[in-house]
Amino acid sequence: MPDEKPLFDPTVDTQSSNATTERPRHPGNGGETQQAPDHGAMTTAQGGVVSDNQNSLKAGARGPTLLEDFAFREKVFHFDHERIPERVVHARGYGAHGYFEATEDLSDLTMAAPLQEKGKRTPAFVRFSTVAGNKGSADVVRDVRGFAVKLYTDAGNWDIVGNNMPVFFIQDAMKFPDLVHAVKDEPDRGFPQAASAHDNFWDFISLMPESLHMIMWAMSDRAIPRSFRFMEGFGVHTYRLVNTEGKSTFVKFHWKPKLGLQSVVWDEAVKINGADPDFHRRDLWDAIQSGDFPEWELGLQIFDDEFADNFAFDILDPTKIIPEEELPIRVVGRLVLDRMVDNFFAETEQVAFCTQNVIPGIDFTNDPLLQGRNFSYLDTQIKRLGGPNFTHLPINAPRCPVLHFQQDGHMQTRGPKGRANYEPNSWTEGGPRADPKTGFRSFPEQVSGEKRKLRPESFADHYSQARLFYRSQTPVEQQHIADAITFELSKVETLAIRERVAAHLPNIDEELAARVVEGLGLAKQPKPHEPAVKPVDLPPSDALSILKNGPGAFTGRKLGLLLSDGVEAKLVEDVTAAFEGAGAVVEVIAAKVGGVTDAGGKTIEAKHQINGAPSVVFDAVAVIASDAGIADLVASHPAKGFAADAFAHAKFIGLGGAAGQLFDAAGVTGRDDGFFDLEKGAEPFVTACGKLRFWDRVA
Ligand code: HDD
Repeated sequence: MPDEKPLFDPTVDTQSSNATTERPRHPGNGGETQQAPDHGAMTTAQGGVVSDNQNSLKAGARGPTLLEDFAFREKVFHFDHERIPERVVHARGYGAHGYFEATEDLSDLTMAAPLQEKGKRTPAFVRFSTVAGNKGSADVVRDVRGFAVKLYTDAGNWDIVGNNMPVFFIQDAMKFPDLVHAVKDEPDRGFPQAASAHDNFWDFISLMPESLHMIMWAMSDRAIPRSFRFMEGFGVHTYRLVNTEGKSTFVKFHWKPKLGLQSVVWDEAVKINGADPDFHRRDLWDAIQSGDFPEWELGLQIFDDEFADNFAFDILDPTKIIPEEELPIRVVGRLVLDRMVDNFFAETEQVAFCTQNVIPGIDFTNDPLLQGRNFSYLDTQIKRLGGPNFTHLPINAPRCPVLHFQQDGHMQTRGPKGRANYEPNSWTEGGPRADPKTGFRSFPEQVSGEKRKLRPESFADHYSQARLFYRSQTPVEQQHIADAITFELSKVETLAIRERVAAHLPNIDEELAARVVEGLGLAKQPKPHEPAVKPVDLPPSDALSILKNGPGAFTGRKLGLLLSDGVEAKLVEDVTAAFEGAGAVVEVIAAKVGGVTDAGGKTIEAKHQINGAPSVVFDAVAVIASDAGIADLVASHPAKGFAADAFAHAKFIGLGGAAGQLFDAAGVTGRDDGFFDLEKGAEPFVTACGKLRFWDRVA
C-alpha cells in the first residue's frame, strides 16, 4: 500500500516551501552560493541511471530495506571490495608522472632504448615511499625511502626499483623476509608503527654484521629527508649495459637531485609527523602543481671487468658502494616530474614495479639480492593486484605494442581476436613470433660451480665501508648518527641487545662507540665483536655527506613568515619579493585565521594560523611584528614555540619591527650570526638561507 504522507528527502531543506516537491540538482555539496554545475546523470556500474542516491528501497518509509534494490546492493558491494592488500613493504608511497630525457647518446655502451639518442624523451612514473610503515603512517619517520622509476620505453617497461641509499641491509634475498619481519611492528603487540626503534629490529641487526654499513646510512640524516625532491636515488645493485655487439659493461645507477640534498633534524621529524603527517606528499604535490617541477640527473658509474677485479670489494655485494671519487659518475640524462596522478588508487596504488622489468641493453648481474628480487616482485604484484593481468592496468601497460599468447585470467581486458592462441601455428593470421634480433637476450656469461648454499668470502668485510661512511661525514652529521643510534637503542628494552649493538661500533669508529656507550649509560664499552675481516681505513668520500652537497641556494625551499597586526606592508612585500625572486616559496602565518591587518588598515592574507604552522614545516623563518601587535604573539604559546624551535633547529631567522621580543619571550635572548635584521634589506638573509641552516649554533 503506498504511503499517504509525502516522503522526507534529507537533502532538501524542509523549512522552505515546496520542500518535498522539488529535488535540488546537486544535493549536499555545501556550495550554496555556487551555481549548480551541470552534472551528468549518475548510473550504476551497469550503466543504468540511478533515480535516488539518498534513500534505499524500503517497504514503507519506516520499513525494512528491500534486497531488490540492486543499485544499493551494487554500491555497497563495491565499497566492501575497495581495498587491495597494501604492499608488504613500501606500503606508504606517493607517485608522479614525468619523463626521462637522455642528455647523451650512449649507444656505444647499450642498446637501451631511452639512451640511444641525445634529447630523446621517455615517459616515466616514479613512486617514492617509506619502507616499514603501513599505508596510513607518517611521512617523516626514520626509514629508508623507496625511489622506484618506471620508464615506458619503446622496447617495453624498464623499472629501476631503487632506494635513497646505495646499499642494503642484507647480502642475500634469503634473508629479506627476516629483515622485514624484524623491522615491522612486532607480531604479538602490533607496534611500533613505522619505526625501527624496537627490540626485534636491533636484535636482528646485532646478529647480522653485514647490515652495519646500511645501518650507518639509516641512522644518518639520509633517513629523514626534507622532501623527496631533495634526496638521491640509487639502483643499488651492479647491473650490466649491453651494446649491439653484445659487449657488456657494468653499471650502477644514481639519481642526483638538481636542488641538492637536504634533510630535517630528528626533533623536527618528530614534530612534523604531528603537524603534517603528509609532509612529503604535500611537498611533491605543491611543487608539481605550482609548476616547480622536481628534477634529477641520471648518473652512471660505468666499469669493466678489470675494474671489478681490482676493486677492493665484490661488485656483486649490495652492501658495498663504489666511492664516486674512485669511479666518477657520468651524467647521461635527466628525470623530470611534471604531472600529478589523476587518481591515487588507480595510479600510485596500482603501479607495479618489478626489478625483472628490463629491456634489451640492460641486464642483471649475479648479485644474490637482485636475483631474489627478480623472483619476488612479480609474485607480489599478482597477489596484490589480484591476478596476472595487472599489466593491463593503464599505469602498468607498456606504451609499445604488446603481442603474445598469454590469455584469460582474472580481469582480462584484452580479447585477442582469431584462432591462434599458441605458437608455432600455421594460420595466416597466426600472431606474433619471437625475434632473436630485437628481442631480449641474456648476456652469455660463463657460469659454473658446485650447487651449494654459500656466501662468497669476498662478501665478508662488513665494517670497512661503514667506517668509510661515518668518517666521510661532517662533525654535525657524525653527532646525528651517534644520537640516532642512541635514541633507537633507548627504545630497546633488552640490555643484551643494546650491548650487542654497542659491541659492533668500535669496529666502525671508536669515538662513535664511545658516544653511544655514554648515551646509553653503559658502565663500559662491551667487548668488541670479532670481525671476520679486519676493517681497513679507506679515503673519506665527500659525496657521502649531505652537508657537503647542499644546494648553496634557497631555491625550491620555503620561508615561514609570521606576522602580527600593524606591520608595515612594504617590509612584508620586500621580504616576499626577495625570496620569491630566489625561487623560494613564502607562506604567511598569523595569529588569526585569515591574516593580519597592516599599518595601513589593509588585510595581508595568511595561509596558516599559528596553531597549525609550527616552524618545523619551514626551511627558514622570518617574524615581522609591530609595537602594537607583538603582544598577541608573545601571549601565544605556539608563536613562542615557533621561535624557540626555529632557533633550536639552527634555522636562519629574519626579524622585522618588534619581532625580537617574541624570541626573548621564548627564552632565545642571544642573537648569533644566524639572525638577520630585515630592515637592513632582505638580500643578506636570502643569501644566508642558501646554506639552509646555521650549523655553528648547534655545533
Ligand atoms: Fe623491494 C617493494 C626497493 C630488496 C621484495 N622494494 C619495493 C619498493 C622499492 C623497493 C622502492 C616499492 C616499489 C613501489 O613503489 O611500488 N627492495 C628495494 C631495494 C632493495 C630491495 C632498493 C635492495 C637493494 N625487495 C628487496 C628484496 C626483496 C624485495 C631482497 C625480496 C626478496 N620489494 C619487495 C616486494 C615489494 C618491494 C615484496 C613490496 C611491494 C612490491 O614489491 O611491489 O616484492
